[in-house]
Amino acid sequence: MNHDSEEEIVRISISLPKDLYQRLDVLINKLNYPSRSKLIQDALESFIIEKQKRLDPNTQAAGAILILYEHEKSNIDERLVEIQHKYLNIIRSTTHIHLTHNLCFEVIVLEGVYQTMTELADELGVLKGVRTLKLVVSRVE
Ligand code: NI
Repeated sequence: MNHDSEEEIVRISISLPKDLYQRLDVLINKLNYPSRSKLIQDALESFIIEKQKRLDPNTQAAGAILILYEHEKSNIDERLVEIQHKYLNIIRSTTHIHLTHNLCFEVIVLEGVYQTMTELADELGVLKGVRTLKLVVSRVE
């Protein structure tokens, strides 16, 4: 008999926006999750895998960063522009759509070294106001 289930457990306390919390609960019911903790553990596991899944950093790639964000939060428009100006060497174009009064969607089209793309995505992803950010990449042979 193995003892995998005897993994050491730590308890943490986290703060969530009410809306996220409610959507989490809907998902827990929909997917029949045994507990909220189990769903959060799985979500964190996927997040960590996604963040660590690195192609060879020097891979030549074409890609895009898709960002959905709330433009009224903490000068985010300005920060987005400033950061993009640091990555001139890989940004080919940027398309901005004003979705609603408060929501914007931006697509940044990229060509260059994969590692630089992940650096840009990581830098943008932590800005306050970003709801979702995805980096999509294709290898260029
Ligand atoms: Ni906008």
